[in-house]
Amino acid sequence: MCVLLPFAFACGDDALQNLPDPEICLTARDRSQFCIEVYESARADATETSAGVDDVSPPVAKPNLLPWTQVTWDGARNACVAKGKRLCEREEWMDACDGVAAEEGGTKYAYGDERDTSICNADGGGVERTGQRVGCKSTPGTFDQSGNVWEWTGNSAGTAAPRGGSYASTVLHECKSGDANLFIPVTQKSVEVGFRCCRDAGR
Ligand SMILES: [Ca+2]
Ligand SMILES: [Ca+2]
Repeated sequence: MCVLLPFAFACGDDALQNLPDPEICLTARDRSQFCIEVYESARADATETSAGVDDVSPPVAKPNLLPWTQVTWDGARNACVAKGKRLCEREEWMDACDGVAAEEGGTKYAYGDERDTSICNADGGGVERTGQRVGCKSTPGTFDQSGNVWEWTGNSAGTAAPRGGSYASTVLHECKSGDANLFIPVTQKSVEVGFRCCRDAGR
């Protein structure tokens, strides 16, 4: 593939891997700007076939990697901070998933309103590589917000929650899932729970 840069372009399979983690910057409900990463986070040593073991280095968020799971909310939060970012807040995460910067409106699932468990990884099976399903894309352009792995959100204990469902979530892969159903307590880890990083825009 080729990647267009401001003053150059790069080609080859490694082109994307050498660039900063892709993110999409959006307007929040309070009109501030934030950026959300396009992909679920993976360990720095993750590959297509291994989720890696490096729990210390900052995470990466690129396609075709097995995501970082088995991490507590605090662990996920620290991982995002280690790369100069933070976890996504509830509204940021939800609005990137449903495409509308408001509580109402937007799509029910990242891919649309009609439940179709063939579009995202949300019908049993197991964890898949990030961005593997081309149709599992939100209106803004993020991948895997519905399914694959739940994603820790919130930067304070009172707002911490995993969102979006996992590969095992036939129903709970809605953009709003996580509000009514705290999949696991914040101190627990699960093979079904990972995270995604956000940041304030403008830096
Ligand atoms: Ca919304
Ligand atoms: Ca997900």
